[in-house]
Amino acid sequence: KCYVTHVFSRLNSGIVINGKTYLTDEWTNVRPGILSLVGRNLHKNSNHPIGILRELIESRFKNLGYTFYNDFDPVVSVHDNFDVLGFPEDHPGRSRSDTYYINKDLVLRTHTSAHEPFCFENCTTPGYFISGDVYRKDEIDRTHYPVFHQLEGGRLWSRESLGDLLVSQVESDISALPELDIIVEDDNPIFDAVQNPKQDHMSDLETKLITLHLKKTIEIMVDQVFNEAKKAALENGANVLNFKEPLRVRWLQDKFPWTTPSWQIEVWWNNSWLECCGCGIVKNEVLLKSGIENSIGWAFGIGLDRIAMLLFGIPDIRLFWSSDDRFKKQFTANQISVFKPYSKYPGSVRDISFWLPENTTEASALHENDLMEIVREIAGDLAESVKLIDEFVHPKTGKRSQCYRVNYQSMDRSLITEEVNALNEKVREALRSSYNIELR
Ligand code: FA5
Ligand code: MG
Repeated sequence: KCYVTHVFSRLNSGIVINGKTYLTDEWTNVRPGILSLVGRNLHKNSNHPIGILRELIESRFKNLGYTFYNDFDPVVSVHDNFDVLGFPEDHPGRSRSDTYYINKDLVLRTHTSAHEPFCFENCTTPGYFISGDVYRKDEIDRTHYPVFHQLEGGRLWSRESLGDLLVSQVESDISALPELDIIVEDDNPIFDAVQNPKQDHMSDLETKLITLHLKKTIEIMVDQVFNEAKKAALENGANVLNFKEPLRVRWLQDKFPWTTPSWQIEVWWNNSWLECCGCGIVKNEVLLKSGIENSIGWAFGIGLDRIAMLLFGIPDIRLFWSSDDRFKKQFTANQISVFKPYSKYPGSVRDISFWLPENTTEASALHENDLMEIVREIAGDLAESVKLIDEFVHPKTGKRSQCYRVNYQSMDRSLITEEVNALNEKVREALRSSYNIELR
C-alpha cells in the first residue's frame, strides 16, 4: 500500500487546487507538500528573481507580434501534457515515479509545452510566450527541486495566407533581428536524415530558414539576459558572472516527440556548459491535431530557475521558495542584483538502511524518487539532500540492501537533535508502512 493512499483515504473528498476540487483515484500521487506550492506564482512576482527574469526576457519581445500568457492553470490533462504532443505510451516521463498525477486523467504539468496546442489554436498573433510553474518528481539537491519554471515560446507562419511569399517573409523576419554580442558555436547540420530529420512537407530551404529564425530568437534571449546582467554588474559593482570574456553559447542536437529537427542551447558558465533551453520545428501532425493546416513554425522551452540562480548569485534553488524577508527584501522589479547570503546553519546527517523485498516486480519496487518524495513530504525544505550512499546484495540470501543518507538542514535556523531524530523516525515509519521493506 502506498503512503499517498494513506494521506488521501483520510480526506476521501478529493483534493482542492486553486479553489477547484478534483477526484482522486489509484493514480493520485500528488502530496500536500507539493500542493502547497501550487499558486505561489513566483513567475508573476515582479520583485522575485524568477519574475524579474521572465519580465526581462519578455521586454525584448514587446511589440514584435507576440502574445504573453502567464496565467494558464498548472493542472492539465494527460492528453495535453503527453498524448497530443506524441509522447509514446511507454515514455518514462509518463510514469508515476516521474510525474505528479491528480488522477488518471489529470497531472500537474511537467512542462509549459502542454499549452502549445491551445496557443496554436487560439493565439491571434504570429507568436506567443507562455510562462508557468512546472512539476517533476526528482532528486533533492541545490539545483533540483520538484517545482521549477519554464518560459515557452512559439511562432507560426501561414502558407495559406503567404503562399509563395512564405520564404521571403521568413527571410525578412530574420533580417529584422538584431546583431548580437555573443560567441555562438554551432557545427550542426540544419538537419540530419538519420539523427535529426527534417519534415517531409517542408523544403530544405524552409527548414533552414525556420531554424535560423528559431536559433536567432533564442540567442537574442540569451544576449538580452546576460548583457543586462553585465550592465547591472558595471553599474552597481556586483559581479557573479565572469564578464572579461564575451559570452559563449553552443548548439547541440536534441530530441522531443513533437518537434523535428530539434536542438538545445548551452551557455558556458563557471567552466562548464549549462543546459538552458530545448527547441525545434513543430511537427505537422501536432499542428493538424490543433486544427492548424498549412502552417510551419518553431517552439522552445527555457528553464528559468537555473538561469536566475546564476544571474542573481543564488546558491540553492530552494531559496526561491523562502518566505524569509532576508531573502525577499533583496530583490526589486526590473533589477538584477546579487544575493547576499545570510548565515548558514549547520546540517545534521542520518543514514537510513533497509533490505528490499525479494523478487520485487518493477511496479512495486521502491523507486529512488518515491523515497525522495517521502523525505520531502515529511521534512519539507529541511531535507537539504538525500543520497543513495551504499547498495549491495547479500551473498547468501540474495537480498538487496540500500542505504540513503539524509542531510537535515534549515536555511533560517539551527535544528535541534530531537527535532532531527523525530523527522528521521517519521521518514523511517512512512517507508516501513508504505513499502514492503525491512529497516536495518
Ligand atoms: C522540455 O521541457 C521541453 N518542453 C522544451 C521544449 C519546448 C522543446 C518546445 C521543444 C519545443 P526539457 O525537459 O529539456 O525540455 O526542459 C527544458 C529546460 O528546463 C531545460 O533546458 C532546463 O533549463 C530546464 N530544466 C529541466 N529540468 C529541470 C530541473 N529539474 N530543474 C531546473 N530546471 C530544469
Ligand atoms: Mg533537456
